[in-house]
Amino acid sequence: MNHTNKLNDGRKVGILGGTFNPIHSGHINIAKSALEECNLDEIWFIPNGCPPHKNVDDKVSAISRYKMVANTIANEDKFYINDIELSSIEYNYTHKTLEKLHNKFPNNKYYFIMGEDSLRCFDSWRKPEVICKYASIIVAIRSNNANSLSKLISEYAIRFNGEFILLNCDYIDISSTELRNTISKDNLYNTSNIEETTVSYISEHMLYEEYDYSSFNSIEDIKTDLVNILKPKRYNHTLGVMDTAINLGMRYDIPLYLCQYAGLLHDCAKSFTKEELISFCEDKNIEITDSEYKAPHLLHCKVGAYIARNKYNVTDERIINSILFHTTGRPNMSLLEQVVFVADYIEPNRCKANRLNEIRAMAYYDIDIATAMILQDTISYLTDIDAFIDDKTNKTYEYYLELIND
Ligand code: DGI
Ligand code: FE
Ligand code: FE
Repeated sequence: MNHTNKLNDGRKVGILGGTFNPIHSGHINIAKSALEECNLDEIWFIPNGCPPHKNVDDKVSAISRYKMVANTIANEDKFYINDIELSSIEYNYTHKTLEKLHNKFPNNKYYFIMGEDSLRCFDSWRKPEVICKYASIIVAIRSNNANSLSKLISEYAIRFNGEFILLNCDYIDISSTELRNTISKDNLYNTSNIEETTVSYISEHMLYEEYDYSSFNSIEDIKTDLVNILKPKRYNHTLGVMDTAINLGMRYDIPLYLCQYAGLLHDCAKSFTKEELISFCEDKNIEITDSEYKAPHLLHCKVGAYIARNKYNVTDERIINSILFHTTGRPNMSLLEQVVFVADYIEPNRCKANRLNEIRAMAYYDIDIATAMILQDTISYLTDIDAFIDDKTNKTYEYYLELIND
């Protein structure tokens, strides 16, 4: 990842700030044009933080916006990300950000990039003369507006003692608001304007979606039911998984109610005996694989998913899948599936497995590594006791091993 560091001093640096909610091809194109047309050495992307006293739409956290930018520019060698605004808990006025950057990297020459709409109200920004002291201004404009803006620019140049550079960009009209609306309404990712890595971040973290879980039985009702069905130890484990899944959900920035339902319901069929699991599946026409015949306890996943859907009215497929794959995992799990898989192993009531503390700490550092560790230990435990190992468990291990070694 390209974070700015002290090697990034003594350069001509374009600064592109914004909420990046989400980052899209308009941002990238402006950055590329500025780089080329203005002969810059680098572009620094500076996502806004989450300032106080401002109506931010905090459905999408600053961390997620920052990560989307970081992922999107990861393979561009002249693009860097800087967290100066993310890590500040005060309102980030541009003049302050530029002053801080100047103090930190005194040998750089900065070019602050703005759109023509911002230029039109530049005189109402805080301390425009200070902005102009620390940076030249690159104004991204629609090409047919060049003439009408040149007068304003000459005026500002004198008034604020600054340098203004016009940059013809006809792609400044892509709107993050429109992209968000498209995503929330149709679940349709306009992939031509959003980079693939951003699309997968958005879908993994379920950003910009409207949630409706009003038809699900309430958490309290489900708890009341489960406390009667499950043995006390199993019920406590269930609550532990629910809370841990919520914690991991906070860490990885996914909707908490999904973690809560999935955690609470993951073992809802755990009271069934092997024979009951098999006859339940036969009765409901749920397919039983050869390995499930060999290790019928694996069926508590399929039966649990069925009960979650049909008894507790939890119809969200993402929750259903995280119940279905909570024991074996599967290659390329969704983040929610991984959260439940890992929470099941590390929840605080668990005490028997090896290196639990290592895996617990790792779960909050890198969930892919934690997933691989859990599978490694599970496979080694099953091998020791000579148990039949489902192909999915092995495939999942291979997948995550390769992923983390990449
Ligand atoms: O239901 P829990 O006990 O909370 O946890 P779980 O659903 O992950 O089940 C854990 C058990 O399942 C544990 O003893 C390991 C075992 N397991 C995981 N993958 C396989 C497996 N057992 C067999 N036979 N084959 C597998 O592939
Ligand atoms: Fe289980
Ligand atoms: Fe469990």
